[in-house]
Amino acid sequence: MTDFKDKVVYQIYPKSFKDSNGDGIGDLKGITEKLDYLESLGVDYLWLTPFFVSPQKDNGYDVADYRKIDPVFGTMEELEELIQKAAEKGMGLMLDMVFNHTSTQHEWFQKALSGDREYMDYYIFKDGTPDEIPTNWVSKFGGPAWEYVPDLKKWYLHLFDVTQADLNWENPKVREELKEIIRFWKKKGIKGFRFDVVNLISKPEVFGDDLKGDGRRFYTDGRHVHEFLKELTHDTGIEDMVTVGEMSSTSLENCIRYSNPQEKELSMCFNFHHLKVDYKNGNKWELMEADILALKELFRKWQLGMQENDGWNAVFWCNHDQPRIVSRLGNDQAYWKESAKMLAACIHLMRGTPYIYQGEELGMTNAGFQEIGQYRDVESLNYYEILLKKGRTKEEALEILSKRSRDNGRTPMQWENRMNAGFSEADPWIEVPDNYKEINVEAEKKDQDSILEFYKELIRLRKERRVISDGRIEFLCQEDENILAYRRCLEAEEILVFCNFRGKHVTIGVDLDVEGADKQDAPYKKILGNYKGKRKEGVLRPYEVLVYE
Ligand code: TEU
Ligand code: CA
Repeated sequence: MTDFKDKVVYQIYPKSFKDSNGDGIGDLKGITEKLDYLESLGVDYLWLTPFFVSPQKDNGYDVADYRKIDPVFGTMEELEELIQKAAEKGMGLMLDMVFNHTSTQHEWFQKALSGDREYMDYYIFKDGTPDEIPTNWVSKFGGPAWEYVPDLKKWYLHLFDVTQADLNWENPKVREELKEIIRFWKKKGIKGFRFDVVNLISKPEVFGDDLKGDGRRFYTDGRHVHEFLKELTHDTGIEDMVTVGEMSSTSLENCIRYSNPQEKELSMCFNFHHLKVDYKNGNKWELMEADILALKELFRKWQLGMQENDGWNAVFWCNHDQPRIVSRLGNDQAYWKESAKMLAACIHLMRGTPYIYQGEELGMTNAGFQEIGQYRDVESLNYYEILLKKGRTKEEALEILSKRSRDNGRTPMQWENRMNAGFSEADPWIEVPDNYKEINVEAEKKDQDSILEFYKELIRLRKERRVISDGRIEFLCQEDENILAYRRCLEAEEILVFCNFRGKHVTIGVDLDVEGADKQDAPYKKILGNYKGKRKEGVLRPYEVLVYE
């Protein structure tokens, strides 16, 4: 297994990246048009979220044909051109493989529906009557995880939308079909894969009610998941390609196994525990201020746990399922620039392969939607109804969506200060936030001090200093409730990182003084920061980040 420690991945949500033909929807040709921009960032891989044939109930995570490109995104020739042109610029493409489920429009499911036994065994069907649901499990998008098919007198499992039927990985034929898909894309010159919710693929032998929860404990990191991943990786020969598993509600022990090179499963994994520190009682739909001590503890646990056991993290704040980090843990008004830069440095200098989600490098903010009609995401629309049923007022439900909806991260990429932020000549499929006039690529390219330039600097630093890609990590000031601080070490190289997570001046705990970094004649030299001008000794300014070597 190859490692990807000095690499940086850039995530593209094609639908919202760049529209090349004026239909309001981003497309593959739009990505090709922007390759110079991506090259100038210095990223190594482009992970594209699904653009395969799909009814788009879940924006392409409901795949109806894994080998065909949805015409709305372009053609196979256009993809081949993108692969080739990206390669010329030193960038490889990663595709998103949604293998836990297919769209109910997929040929396999359609055959299953027609009563074909062979294909019924591709999915998870349970006998029953309409009033006897097999288990009380809950769909991740709200409501029950089972749907009844009267013609078959059976229920099928869908952990996500009702149009996303879970595949039966216990069936070797299913596993072979999925391997063929990987081989197909490998031949096209694809350099890596992201596997969607891949820790949910192995379901239990016996399906029972979850008396304590929504059912996830029965299928999360399930009984055969490691076996299945080893088999998939081995049989498709992707050991040396970059592979990342998206792990839903996973555990450290399992992520060590998924990503330890000796296991030959995946190169790295995403986990989401650090992105739940503002969920009240673990519930995404209940607002709470972020718990910074909990965040620090999670980073400590995962960073050290992976380090001690030779596991590897994908490190990130943003993706197409998350609200924008500057609006979430930073301040997208008074300290927009400062907090976006602090958050960037905090994540990029940790141990792991960093992922940048389109627009994050500009400090793009949450959508600012005020009305339900502005939302597009199936999960957001479902939960709006659920919140109303639970007795929330419209205003309350909209307030929750404005902070938690996945659409916050799905608004069009802000390229320029002109119509539709230069994303499209037509009305975009989802609205562009008003702040595109200030927050856009053109403006930030001209500003030496911009968030964009800061991201470029972080990427450059990773390529220059092995201590960032390869060094050990150790956490400092763990009890401090304002500052997240760590040290990276590799042989004689050492860096120190201090991040103020508060929008106010805070005093630095003892550790920094002990390090001597704060003294005039310090043994340490500052290599990066997000403020100009002199700082009062012993104090960090709002959202200040300081990096010393
Ligand atoms: O997401 C998996 C997942 O569980 C989420 O992040 C989910 O969107 C969120 O927790 C809901 O609160 C992946 C994809 O990234 C997502 O876009 C898909 O909708 C989902 O799988 C189903 O394929
Ligand atoms: Ca288009």
